[in-house]
Amino acid sequence: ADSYPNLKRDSRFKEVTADDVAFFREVLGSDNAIIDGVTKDASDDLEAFNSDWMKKYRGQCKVVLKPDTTEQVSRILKYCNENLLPVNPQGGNTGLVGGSVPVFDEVVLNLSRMNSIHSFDEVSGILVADAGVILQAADDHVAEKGYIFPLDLGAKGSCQIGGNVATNAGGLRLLRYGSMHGNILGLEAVLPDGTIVDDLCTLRKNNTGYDLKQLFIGGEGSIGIITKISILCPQRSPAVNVAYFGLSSYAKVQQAFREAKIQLSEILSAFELMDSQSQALYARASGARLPLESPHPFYCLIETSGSNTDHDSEKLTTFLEHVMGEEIVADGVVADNESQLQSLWACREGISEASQHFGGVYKYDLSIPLPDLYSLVEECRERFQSNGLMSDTDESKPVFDVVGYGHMGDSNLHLNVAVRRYEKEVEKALEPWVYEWVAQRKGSISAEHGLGLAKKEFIQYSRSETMVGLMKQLKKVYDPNGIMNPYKYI
Ligand code: FAD
Ligand code: 2HG
Ligand code: ZN
Repeated sequence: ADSYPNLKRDSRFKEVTADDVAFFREVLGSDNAIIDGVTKDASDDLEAFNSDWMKKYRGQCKVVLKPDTTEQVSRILKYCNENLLPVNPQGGNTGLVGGSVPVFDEVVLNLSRMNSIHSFDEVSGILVADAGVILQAADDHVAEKGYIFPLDLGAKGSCQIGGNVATNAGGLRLLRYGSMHGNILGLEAVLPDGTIVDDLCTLRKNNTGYDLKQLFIGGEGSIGIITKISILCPQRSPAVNVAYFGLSSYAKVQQAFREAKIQLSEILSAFELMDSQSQALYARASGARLPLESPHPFYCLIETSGSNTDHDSEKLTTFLEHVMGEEIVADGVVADNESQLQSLWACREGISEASQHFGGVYKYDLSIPLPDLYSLVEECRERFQSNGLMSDTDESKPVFDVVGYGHMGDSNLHLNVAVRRYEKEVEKALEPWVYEWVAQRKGSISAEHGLGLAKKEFIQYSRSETMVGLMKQLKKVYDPNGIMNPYKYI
């Protein structure tokens, strides 16, 4: 309870007892499927399930359940619902808003043992798989057949496709392949009362009433547990090129994006933005050398994916000649082998981890109209320069860097305030200031990471009272006892 002085444990909820554990054990039928901290001390084993990727949120769950069938999930939820035991669904625990770990003693229901791939149709590209399949494994599976999983993100080695769906994760390829709301064709989910919702449809088109699966996509585990998904995978492009370049201003970044859309059009598969601070921080944290010799205020990473290597390389070269000739881009490099391609991508994907490497980080994941997108980073930096909380050398100051990067192609900024240690004063300087700033520009306070616990108090900056009211009504219909992922955004 000390972790969250402003939150109170809901006294309606029961605490897990030895009898409950005996029931779970009977359902799961295997010692590997349960971590029992109720009848014995298991604090070391529970630690990884109680703390999040940023080590910012910590729960106190005493029992972790790892079912391996939908029927087991159903029996567990029904029991928890009848006995008022709250449940925290958990995938790979890479979420960045505190949604994946308990707040108090919620039962963690972890999907990692539900990790089978059921089918892949090589003609349509439709994959049907368990929610607990690791994203990288799903992509490797379809890659063998010439397809690509339509989502890619830095946490691919540990996040699960069920978690990706539950957060409606965006990632690095959204610009090209669209969101989970479009790519997920069907899913199977279990409601708190144990009802199995079989909507594991494999049809591209299905206009038969409300599209209820959409509520689970991005629902952050608030109405049920996703157990299986069916997803449409696009053809994998044999020709992939990556370019990384330096630019002198944010105005030029916008010009470069416009030119990339005009000239690379159908082969453009990513357009990512990194400021110089984010690249310096990445280099410092990882020890890697940056691709370009001299520093630039901004960097962009462009990826193209197409079917013809020569054609694509020619297009990319013409594009780069044009943007360099017009002095839109100051300097650039194109990867000429797979390992160089990976190291260019690492300069972008590695920022998230680098930002917390020297202590901690305050992360903001925002949709902002493109013309204003970077002003927030500049204003945030000025704010910390003038309030005396930031210094890159003075260890007594909590903040040491403010970095901006993100999915430029989707108007999605990641503002990361890197700190030596977490201090309330820093949070107070940022919140609700960041959210007010974003709301004034009709942006979104959560572009792709969700609300979880981190943004629970701020939903009204992006959603009207009417919409929040409708969400609460839906929550009541699906989860009348409120056992699913309590204390979080809804
Ligand atoms: P978890 O973290 O375990 O859970 C996330 C939420 O979903 C929780 O609320 C949980 O209760 C719920 N949940 C999980 N599984 C289920 C299920 N089966 N049924 C119901 N609810 C469930 N996100 C992006 O959008 N774009 C990025 O580019 C991106 N990059 C990232 C890079 C790094 C290095 C890291 C650490 C994270 C990144 N993320 C990104 C955050 C992103 O949300 C997650 O990585 C991913 O989508 C979460 O999957 P997970 O399996 O780890 O879910
Ligand atoms: C990314 O795009 C992720 O790298 C993480 O969404 C962003 O850590 C962050 O703020
Ligand atoms: Zn992102």
